[in-house]
Amino acid sequence: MKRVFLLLGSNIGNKKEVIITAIRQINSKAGYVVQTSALYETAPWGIEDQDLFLNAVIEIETELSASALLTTILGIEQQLGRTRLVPKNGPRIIDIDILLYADEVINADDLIVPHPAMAQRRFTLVPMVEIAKDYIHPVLHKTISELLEECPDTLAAYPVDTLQWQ
Ligand code: PH2
Ligand code: MG
Ligand code: MG
Repeated sequence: MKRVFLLLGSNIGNKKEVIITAIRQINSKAGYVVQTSALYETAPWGIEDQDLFLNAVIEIETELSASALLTTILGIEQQLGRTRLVPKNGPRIIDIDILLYADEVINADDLIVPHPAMAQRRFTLVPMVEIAKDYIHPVLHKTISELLEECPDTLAAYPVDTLQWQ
């Protein structure tokens, strides 16, 4: 069983419903959901002229390999209506990213883990601190709390709702 952290994000449509549906699908197809952060409203990073995001970080336990997990997650994104016809960092119905896969370091063509941008983004670190503040990043060798303290990003990330998915 591998301990894995995933980031969920949505900024189109019924953001909360789609994140809850995604978590249910993850729990049935990808691995057991053991922890979820609150839902955070976050300012858009990258392209600022788009709707606010809802983001959450969840912890799962999975038997899937990292590449099988990625395939499963991409299938769930597609089933929820994700299309990739928008610019990089543009609006999306659902985005599910692998942040950490146990303490493994993966540099494949289609998957880089730990997620290369996680230490630069408050919309990832703020929810993750809520559920795993002492988890040590396997490349940077710092805790998630330390990464947030040192994070240069200043974009807003506030909890707005609980995540009741069960
Ligand atoms: N995802 C992006 C680009 N910008 N901004 C916020 N606030 N939340 C996101 O999940 C997000 C983003 C690319 O995946
Ligand atoms: Mg993303
Ligand atoms: Mg993604």
